[in-house]
Amino acid sequence: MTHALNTGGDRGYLRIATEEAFATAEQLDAFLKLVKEGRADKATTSLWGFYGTSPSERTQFIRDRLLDLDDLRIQAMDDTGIDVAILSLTSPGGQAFETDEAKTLVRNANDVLKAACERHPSRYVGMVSIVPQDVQWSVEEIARGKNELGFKGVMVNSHTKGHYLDEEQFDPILKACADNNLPLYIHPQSPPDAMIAGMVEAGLDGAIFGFGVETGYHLLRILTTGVFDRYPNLTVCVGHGGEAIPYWLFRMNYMHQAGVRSKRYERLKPLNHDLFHYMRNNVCVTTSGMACPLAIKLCIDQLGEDRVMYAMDYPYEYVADEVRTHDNLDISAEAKKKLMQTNAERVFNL
Ligand code: 1DF
Ligand code: MN
Repeated sequence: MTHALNTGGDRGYLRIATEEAFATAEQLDAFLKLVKEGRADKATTSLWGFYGTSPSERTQFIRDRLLDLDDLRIQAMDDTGIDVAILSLTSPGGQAFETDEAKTLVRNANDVLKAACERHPSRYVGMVSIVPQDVQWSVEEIARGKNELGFKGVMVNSHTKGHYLDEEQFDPILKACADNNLPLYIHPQSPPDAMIAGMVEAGLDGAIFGFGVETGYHLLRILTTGVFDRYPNLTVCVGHGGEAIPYWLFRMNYMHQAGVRSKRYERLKPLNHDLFHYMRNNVCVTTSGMACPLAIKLCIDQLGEDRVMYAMDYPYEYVADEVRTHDNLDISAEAKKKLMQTNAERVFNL
């Protein structure tokens, strides 16, 4: 029997989902402890204070599914038609913790993920998580991730305690991604205390809005500070339809050039290329949580059909109809195969 959602590529392409989350019990316990002891920032207090304790059916589903790397997940992939899941430690990874605690926890999580990839070699691919609080450790973990764990990308959950990857102290991390030829996936987390303002009171700090503006801001900083002039071979991935940057790109590009010409800001220096160039040569976006044909087509139009990749965002998103939306997109068969399969194979070097 062939069903529209079956795995196996009988429709002409495999479905590779590129932003799929897992957690370790150690990590979830540590989030709760951080929140209970009043050491968490507002964002983590709101997010994990809720996900860690809420008895609602949805949050229990998410906790159970984050912790499972075997039967539940493989069954969910079979049920929705996902051939391969590219897995990463859930947000904010170790970035909310004190450095030593973070390193233990993230290293263990990377080992847990490697073991899962070995149990399910045809279904899982891993990304290595890092602890930007310790740059040198992260550089070594990136190399271990590639050479010993067999991972295919580097996961970072946006800002680290209010600091951004374009800041000078993080340069060795960007260099390690470029040197190891691993894409850097900047996954959302909620804004730092310095940015979150009234978002929690308004119920807008998490994936509804805070995630997107914070991560879009992070990507924009990477673009405008010339990271890709320093590392022309670096690939940065962001989810959720590019965190709105593809939609804003025309105006951002125009205003960036206007800002450079007017010499209004010391920080806005001339770049080797315009922002469209970097979005079309260094950035890839995924469709996590954005199963919206118009938005996906806008990304493809702005960035080109080689730079948009499918993602489900399991277990936060787990809706079979969203897979079908991708299958039914009104784009060419070639473009669809790139979106669902071959762009991920190229970017993650599968
Ligand atoms: C949510 C969404 C939470 C995503 C996440 O990690 C997350 C959510 C804590 O819906 O609260 O990664 N997401 O990627 O959309
Ligand atoms: Mn996600």
